[in-house]
Amino acid sequence: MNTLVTGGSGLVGSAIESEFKPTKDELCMCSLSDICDYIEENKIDSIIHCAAKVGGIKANSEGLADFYTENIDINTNLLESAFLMGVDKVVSFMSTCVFPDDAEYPLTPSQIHLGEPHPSNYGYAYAKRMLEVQSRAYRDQYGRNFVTVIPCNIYGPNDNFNLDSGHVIPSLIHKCYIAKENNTDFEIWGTGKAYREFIYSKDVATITQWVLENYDSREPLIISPDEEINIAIIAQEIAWRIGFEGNIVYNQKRDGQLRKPSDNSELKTLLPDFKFTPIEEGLQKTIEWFIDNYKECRK
Ligand code: GFB
Repeated sequence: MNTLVTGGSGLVGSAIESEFKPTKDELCMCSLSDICDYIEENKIDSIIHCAAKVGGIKANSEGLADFYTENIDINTNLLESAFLMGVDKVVSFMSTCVFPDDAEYPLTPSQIHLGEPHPSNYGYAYAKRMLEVQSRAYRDQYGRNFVTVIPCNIYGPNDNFNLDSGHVIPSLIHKCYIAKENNTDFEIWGTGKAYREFIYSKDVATITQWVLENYDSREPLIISPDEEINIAIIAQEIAWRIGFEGNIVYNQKRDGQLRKPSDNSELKTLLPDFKFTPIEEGLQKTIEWFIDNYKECRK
């Protein structure tokens, strides 16, 4: 298959094997005609759509309009060009933040549109919900096999380690590294009481490759491991692995959603033997990658 991977140099895109992974400079998702030309020139027959404006809780809560508008534009251009150029299979990424803030646990695909997302990221969440609607509409009107997946919080190499806009794991790795270097406190946002499900980027890449080749349902597929982990535990695990022995302090601000436990039973039915990378192993690999690539990584 000539599979185009959009966002090919990002956290998930960089973990997916394909010869068609143009960088943002090579192919901007802001131009419908450029995407159509790329698909035609490279005889693209399938797409894994990872490109998006993403960020952690602070970037989202301070960029609600930007996260909505940019992602709506990116997704509309990509799906319309795939339709116009006759691409039958597109796999697009949502996130477990799409679910209503007061949804019943565990989170299930049938609840996606049943209420407001969490106030900290409704811009991004609604744009990602519309990916489900857009994909379903191309399927119903034109019979296109556009599918969507809903991963939990992803981490791994090639992430954004920026202290302000990054997600929790890359930001805490960077913060802890600096705190150790400077012998200062290791500051954690919030109370440490929030829980998250974390999945290693390579696992998402492997599962997505399987979805591309085997999953043709209109139902979004949740991609998450079984366990939720508390943010305080993650902070202690990172501190231990980096060898930080100073103070871990919580700034009591910005916990966001306290939990997002998702129902991965469909995934486990489809891939019963899939072994998720244990968080300890994934953290160790991500920390080593960060230290090895400190100079050039996004931070
Ligand atoms: O990863 P994160 O920014 O995303 O935050 P969300 C997860 C939890 O980690 C929150 C806490 O409870 C944060 O308060 N946290 C503690 C930190 N210290 C830090 C820190 O230094 N940096 C960050 N970033 N968090 C995002 C959504 O929500 O999840 C996105 O806003 C997307 O749209 C993403 O869906 C997967 O899990 O809170």
